[in-house]
Amino acid sequence: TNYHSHKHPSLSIKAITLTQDDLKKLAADKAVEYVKSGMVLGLGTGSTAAFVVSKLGDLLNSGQLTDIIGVPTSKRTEEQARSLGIPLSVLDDNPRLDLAIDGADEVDPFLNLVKGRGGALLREKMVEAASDKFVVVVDDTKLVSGLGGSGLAMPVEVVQFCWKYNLIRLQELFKEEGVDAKLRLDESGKPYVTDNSNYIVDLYFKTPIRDANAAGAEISALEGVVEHGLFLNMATSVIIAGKTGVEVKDK
Ligand code: ABF
Repeated sequence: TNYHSHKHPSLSIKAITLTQDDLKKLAADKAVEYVKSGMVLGLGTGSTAAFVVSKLGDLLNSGQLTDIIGVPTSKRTEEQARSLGIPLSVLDDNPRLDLAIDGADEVDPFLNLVKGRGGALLREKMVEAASDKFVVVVDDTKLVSGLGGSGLAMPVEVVQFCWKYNLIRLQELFKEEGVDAKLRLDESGKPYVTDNSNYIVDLYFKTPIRDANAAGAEISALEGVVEHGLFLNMATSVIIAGKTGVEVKDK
């Protein structure tokens, strides 16, 4: 066994120059190893998931994968996948999927997630709930000790008609954690509208959510809430790429 038979030779050579995009790509490449010909696949949204979709396109176009069908979680992903020639379908035609691969905004030690900063949480949650396996791809900047702990947005998708009612109720719900609730705006300062024509109220926590299961149930119980970004007990594996290598955590 010589030095060059080491499992990750490229890592030891490139270690000092790995960018965050390199890490995302490493996680994506690892996740694609779970994909087999013939699978129905949930295609995630975001910059890390985009590396997955792009790799799937390469494997399909080089004939290393055949007969896969993708179910995209957003219009953005649908466009990317279509441009690469990946055969596509919708959830209603494939209500059960073999595998979904997607990014995340936060990952806690129990593989619970915050997702949806990219605005696609509703379709992501539906597709991932319908998948036998759900593999998450992240770089190690996404790791938190408690959900809500990054100080960045935890999104709640609400119907347009009653967004302010929901914003106020959400603020009340998380009094103990301390929370700023804000209607998400687009670049032009107008309310951001999701693929499903709803609004998003973003929650910024001062301290991590104490009981994420209770919080999820309470948010869902509010009239007018469509979905929230807590993805609890859904991931079957999380692939984490860091400067020192790629780690796979299984449920
Ligand atoms: C999707 O894309 C979302 O659930 C999450 O908000 C976002 C992560 O994006 P990125 O990979 O660009 O950080 O996975």
